[in-house]
Amino acid sequence: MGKSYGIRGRLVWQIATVFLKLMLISCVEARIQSYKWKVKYEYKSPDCYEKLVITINGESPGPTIFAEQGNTVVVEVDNLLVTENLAIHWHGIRQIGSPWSDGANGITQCPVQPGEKFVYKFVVDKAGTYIYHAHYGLQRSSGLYGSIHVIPSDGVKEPFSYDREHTLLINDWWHKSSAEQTAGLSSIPFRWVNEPQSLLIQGRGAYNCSLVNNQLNSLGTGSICNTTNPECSPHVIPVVFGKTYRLRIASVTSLSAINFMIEGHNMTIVEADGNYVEPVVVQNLNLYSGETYSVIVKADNDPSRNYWAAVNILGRMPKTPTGTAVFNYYPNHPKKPPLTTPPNGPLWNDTNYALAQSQSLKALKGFNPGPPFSSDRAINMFFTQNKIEGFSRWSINNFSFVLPSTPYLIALKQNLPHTFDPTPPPEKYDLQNYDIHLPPKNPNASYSDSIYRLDFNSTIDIILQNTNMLDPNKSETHPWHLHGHHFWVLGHGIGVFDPVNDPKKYNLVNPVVKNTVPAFPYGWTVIRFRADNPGIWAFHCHVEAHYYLGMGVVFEEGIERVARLPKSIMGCGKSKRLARP
Ligand SMILES: *[C@@H]1O[C@H](CO)[C@@H](O)[C@H](O)[C@H]1NC(C)=O
Ligand SMILES: *[C@@H]1O[C@H](CO)[C@@H](O)[C@H](O)[C@H]1NC(C)=O
Ligand SMILES: *[C@@H]1O[C@H](CO)[C@@H](O)[C@H](O)[C@H]1NC(C)=O
Ligand SMILES: *[C@@H]1O[C@H](CO)[C@@H](O)[C@H](O)[C@H]1NC(C)=O
Ligand SMILES: *[C@@H]1O[C@H](CO)[C@@H](O)[C@H](O)[C@H]1NC(C)=O
Ligand SMILES: *[C@@H]1O[C@H](CO)[C@@H](O)[C@H](O)[C@H]1NC(C)=O
Ligand SMILES: *[C@@H]1O[C@H](CO)[C@@H](O)[C@H](O)[C@H]1NC(C)=O
Ligand SMILES: *[C@@H]1O[C@H](CO)[C@@H](O)[C@H](O)[C@H]1NC(C)=O
Ligand SMILES: [Cu+2]
Repeated sequence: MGKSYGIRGRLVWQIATVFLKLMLISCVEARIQSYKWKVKYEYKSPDCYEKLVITINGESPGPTIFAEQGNTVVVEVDNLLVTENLAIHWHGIRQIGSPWSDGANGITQCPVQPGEKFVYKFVVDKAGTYIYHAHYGLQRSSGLYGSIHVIPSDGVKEPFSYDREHTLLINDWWHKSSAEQTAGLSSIPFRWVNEPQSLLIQGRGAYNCSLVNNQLNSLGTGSICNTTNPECSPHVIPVVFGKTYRLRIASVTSLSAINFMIEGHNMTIVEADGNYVEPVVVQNLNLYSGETYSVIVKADNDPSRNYWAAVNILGRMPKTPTGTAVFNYYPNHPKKPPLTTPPNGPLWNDTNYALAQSQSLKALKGFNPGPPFSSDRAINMFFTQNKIEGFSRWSINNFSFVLPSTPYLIALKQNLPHTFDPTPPPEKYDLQNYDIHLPPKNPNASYSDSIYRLDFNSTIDIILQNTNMLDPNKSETHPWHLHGHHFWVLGHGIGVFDPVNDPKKYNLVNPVVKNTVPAFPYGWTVIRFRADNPGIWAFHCHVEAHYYLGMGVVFEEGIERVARLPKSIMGCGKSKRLARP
């Protein structure tokens, strides 16, 4: 090609080509956000009590992923946990075209083994506030979690304004390791995880060290719990009088529902799970595990002092002290705690209040396409607490979910036979002979690894029905999270869902769009989504122990449209052979 141009022409051509290539590379690189993460156990004291914590590059919470809508995020994870597998889920990211990067162990990938590296690569197609966290056993409760912030593309304005933003990840915290918790849940007699020792805001809490003051730390040089440890000094939210702040708040709790408030300040909810909502002014924000919100707060109170930001447990009888951070007005000292008592929040068992806040959320006009007016298929999911051969379990329509040894995505795409039960799970439950207000008459259920197969692009309704637990007069709130989708929340109610009258009350005009939604005690929740994202998607209770005990299901949609799978997700169960180079 160069010959006819002569030496000089060739040189010019070569320089031009190099220049063009450089431009192309920098262009492409701007659209890729790359991270390299080392995941390991380290001794940390997030609430002043020293224990082993899973860190990413030395931190818990892990690094925040910052990206612009449309960017590709690439995360190379190095599993240095030595004795534990690993999988990381990108919660709220739909994984369109990359279902193998969803990070759901046993569903979309084999776990990443100790000493192995794994690359997650996905497009963040929607601006908003998201999170990531471990999706293997109970590892989330060991501290493997962080934030994902996706800003709108250049030139796209958000429907609210603010001067600065702050991130608040909320978590509940136990002193027992996730290994101990997991073993307890799979034991006879059953050993429940119980209420958390602390609540953490942005990885910081404050345990009452005088409860354990005679135990030594891992070095043997001091107390295992030390309130002067800088790792547990309270998180500070710095503000300047007169400025407006966006707080990106997310709950990664393992168990607790959370109520968040800032002493002396109201908040305006503007975003939920990555979707804009009609502004709602609240004094208290309820967050169920797996939910993310943006609220707008104006620093307009007396700036001569600091204020408490406080988190309290909702929905379960609280046995954990209020978690706090300092809402710090400039120029007061950031560590100067307010002289007031941290606020307690609303009554933990006020279901009507909690329900009302969930019902107050509506999609912001002009930003979310509304739902189809009817669905092609309605799946009832009736969840119960059960016993199977003496083990405590949770079930959906009398089946308690267990993970197969071969992940569904690989089994279905590669046509690997006999890896899971192909019988479709039930879609109804005999409610005529069941009183949801009483413990089950027969506590037995069965294990199952069967899945729901959805017609591609069909519209699906899920009717979640909550019931009484094994103990009398007890029903809890369960936050349900769907992978691969954002869904419309058509309605919530208390009591048994009425298939004739309740659908007439569905909000088909401006239902909030979410990826996690609570089902309230003795209540029902209906969601609708379009099965238009080829892949295999988990739908489960986001209480980590409940999912571990079987409270989940799996959907297949458009498997034939899924592109060739990367070999890196294979290597377990019947996919061992396929992983060989
Ligand atoms: C911490 O625990 C000790 C011992 O039980 C108790 O006397 C004290 O009041 C507790 N402190 C706080 C702040 O709760
Ligand atoms: C607590 O930690 C501080 C340093 O942060 C140290 O000086 C002190 O001796 C420790 N106290 C105990 C009881 O371990
Ligand atoms: C918060 O809003 C309530 C009404 O919704 C109002 O009564 C109260 O004064 C407001 N508080 C502040 C600090 O603005
Ligand atoms: C809520 O719990 C409190 C105890 O924390 C109890 O006194 C009260 O009766 C409960 N209210 C309802 C409506 O169950
Ligand atoms: C439940 O299962 C246990 C065995 O785990 C059995 O002994 C019991 O009879 C079953 N109960 C009913 C009502 O079927
Ligand atoms: C649930 O499953 C158990 C165990 O197979 C069975 O004994 C029980 O009858 C089932 N209950 C219903 C309502 O189908
Ligand atoms: C899915 O269905 C919608 C509504 O019927 C239609 O507009 C869209 O083109 C369909 N998408 C595919 C990929 O078939
Ligand atoms: C459950 O609540 C009902 C009334 O709501 C009451 O009659 C009954 O005694 C309670 N049962 C227990 C075991 O607390
Ligand atoms: Cu649950």
